[in-house]
Amino acid sequence: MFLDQVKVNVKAGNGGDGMVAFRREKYVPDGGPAGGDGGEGGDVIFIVDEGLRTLMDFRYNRHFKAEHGENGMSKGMHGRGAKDLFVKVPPGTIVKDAVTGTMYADLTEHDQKAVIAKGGRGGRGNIRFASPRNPAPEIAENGEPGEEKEIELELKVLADVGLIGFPSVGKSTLLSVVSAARPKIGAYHFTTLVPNLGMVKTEDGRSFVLADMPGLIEGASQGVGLGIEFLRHIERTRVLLHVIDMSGVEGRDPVEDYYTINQELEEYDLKLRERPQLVIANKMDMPDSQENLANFRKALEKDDQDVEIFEVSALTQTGLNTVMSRTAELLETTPEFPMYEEETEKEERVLYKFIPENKEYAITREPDGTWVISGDKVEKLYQMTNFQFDESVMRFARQLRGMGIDQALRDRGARNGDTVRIDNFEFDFVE
Ligand SMILES: Nc1nc2c(ncn2[C@@H]2O[C@H](COP(=O)(O)OP(=O)(O)OP(=O)(O)O)[C@@H](O)[C@H]2O)c(=O)[nH]1
Ligand SMILES: [Mg+2]
Repeated sequence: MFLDQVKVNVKAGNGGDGMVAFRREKYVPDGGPAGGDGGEGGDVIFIVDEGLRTLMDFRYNRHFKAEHGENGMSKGMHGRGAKDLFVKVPPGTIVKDAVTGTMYADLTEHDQKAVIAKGGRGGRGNIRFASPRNPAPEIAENGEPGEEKEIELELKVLADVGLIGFPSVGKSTLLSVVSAARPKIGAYHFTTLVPNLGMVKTEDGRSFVLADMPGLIEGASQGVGLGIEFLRHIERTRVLLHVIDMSGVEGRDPVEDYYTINQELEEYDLKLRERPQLVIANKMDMPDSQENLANFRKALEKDDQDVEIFEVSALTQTGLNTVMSRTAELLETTPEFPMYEEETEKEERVLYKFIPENKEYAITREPDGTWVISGDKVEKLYQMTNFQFDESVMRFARQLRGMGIDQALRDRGARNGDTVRIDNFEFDFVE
């Protein structure tokens, strides 16, 4: 099974809290402030590992949490910053916000990194608040909370190899016997409506991603049948396996099939005909297949078609190892085809930074008359305030005033003694 979309939770580490401490030394009667800063919280960083091909690893592991920064200590010692948490993803992973859909990163190249959740800054210790007017401040900040996000990973799975051919020639059956994929198989045309993907492991341990495409018919390049959309998928594969039904049970001629499909590829894009192609003569378990195949070989030889043909039966599972090994070999000698590279260059490969809404705060009122102040900035200020120390609390009050919150409350009609709440902290409004 291919998992190409998954939701995960990421939480960066909080910054360590700043410390309030004072020097206590012999012969120094009133030691100055000596509380160090907290260390930075760890980031959650996604990194591309080209060895990964799927999002399977995320199925059982959906929470990624970086460590918190160490708290500041006395004697001016800073807390240690936490290590960043690296999460490996396969190339082609798109990282989005699961709630807003904001795109954070489009990760395509090996070792490419993106910070998905930023660790909190360490809170400042009281050393940093000393001033000539307040040489011994009892103020320290708590660490900034690390970012937490619900994100959605989406993998644009690029198949290395595409199975092409008329409807009902056995493309899905083939995929189902050479990989763990379980596509729908049916005796009717257009059973497959969207490409299915499977990971093929050859006998000698090589592997590649094989895509089973919806059947093509004459006029596909003009949009007939399931048409053009799937030719676009085929365009992204490096090797084509052209499946031909040799049994003739559908009343079609294998030679005509071969030319018709190639004609459609060519009409869609000339470059598709330059792509390495192997012919899979399928349904060789059927009575007329040998004879049809002999005629097929003759016809192609006559036309000087230089093509390798493999006899298989997807149904009885014969002849499959040989063609899969040959496919793996071809992949090794086929460079990433230039069209794809051009295309990736055209697409923008920028890291989308998360820009929080720049609204400073909002004031609302609850039915019981409580004023509620909300907004990222005030809530962060609150979380970073150490309420153990009056001076820290006073600083918090000053910061609110600086943001114009006192005045805004007054303007809204707040009176002495009204209750005001920020996050889960309540206090009285004092004129
Ligand atoms: N006898 C025989 N029948 C086969 C073989 N491979 C597939 N079939 C049958 O052919 C029919 C079509 O198979 P699918 O695998 O669905 O064919 P497909 O090419 O994926 O068809 P679409 O998705 O419609 O394009 C099914 O009834 C299969 O059981 C084979 O090697 N021998
Ligand atoms: Mg199919």
